[in-house]
Amino acid sequence: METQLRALQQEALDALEQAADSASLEAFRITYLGRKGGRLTAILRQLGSAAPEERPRLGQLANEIKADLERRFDERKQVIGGDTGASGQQIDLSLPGRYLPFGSLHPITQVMEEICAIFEGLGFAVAEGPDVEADYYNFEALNIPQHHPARDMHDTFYVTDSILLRTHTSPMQARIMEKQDPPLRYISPGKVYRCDSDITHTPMFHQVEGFLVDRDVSFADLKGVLTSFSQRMFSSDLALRFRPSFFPFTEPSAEVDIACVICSGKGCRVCKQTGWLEILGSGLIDPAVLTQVGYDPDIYSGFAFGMGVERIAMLKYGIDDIRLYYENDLRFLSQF
Ligand code: 2NM
Repeated sequence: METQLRALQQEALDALEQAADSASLEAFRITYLGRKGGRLTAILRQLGSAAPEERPRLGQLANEIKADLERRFDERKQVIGGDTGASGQQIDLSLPGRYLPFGSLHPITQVMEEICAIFEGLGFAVAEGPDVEADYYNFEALNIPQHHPARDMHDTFYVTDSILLRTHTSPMQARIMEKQDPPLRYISPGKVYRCDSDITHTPMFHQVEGFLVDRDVSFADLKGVLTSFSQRMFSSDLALRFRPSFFPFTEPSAEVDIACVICSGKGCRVCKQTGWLEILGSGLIDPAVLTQVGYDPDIYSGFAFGMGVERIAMLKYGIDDIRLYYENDLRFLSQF
């Protein structure tokens, strides 16, 4: 039996030498090392018929040969490369997997969602409207009639005489007020379009506009809501100031400045030494707008506001060029 084992060992070593690809290597494994019907297993089965005093020595020898063949088999497998893929290419299944990079939401989408989440927390509902709008909702319903000078400020892309790409998201608010009665609290996020392009303007950008209409709404309500929003967006002890301004759809109107996020109000290049940064426009909804949508301005009043998402995101993340948002450079985008 020992002779048999030694002969099998030699034969197996020769066969292993010959195995040149993973198929013949697998054939070798089945022939010599296979648990069922393998040649080494077959010899071991005969161990019972050997003389009892010989059995331990023969058993040990058989195990040594088996371990030796298995080790050499593994070595050979490493050299040959082992498994092959569908194309017949050799693949090493023991290598760690390659991770596919995960995508992430665009910084503008992230900031827009954050703005919406804050207003939802303050009781506002979210309503999105069409990018291609009727002139009526974009201008007429918001107290900007034909030939009104404010139309020039908007650099509108016209589709036809009466259809355009919305220049702000407030047309959605006119649509809501036209269909529903107060009390109402809504914000409208989305893309807006203006024929304007330079370091601080892109022809498409994002806005979140909002409004609230109820009985007895005052400027104090506007200040409370916009202060809560700004402090949640930037920092809880943030200083704000409300500066008189003009919008055709609000009266009175105010722009909201926050203490410069870079220098905390001391004065720097970003705030042009003023210590303040403008973040949104707002005001009490003009009675002419309320009348236009069918509300009685003697019963109802409201406030409205609007902000540019790109600008808020620039201030929040210290981004100094609006064009970075739309170059799709992964070195920029993957930082968010
Ligand atoms: C702004 C500034 C001030 C505004 C007005 C309305 C509506 F439809 F309710 F009248 N929505 N948004 C508004 C007011 C927007 O953006 C700078």
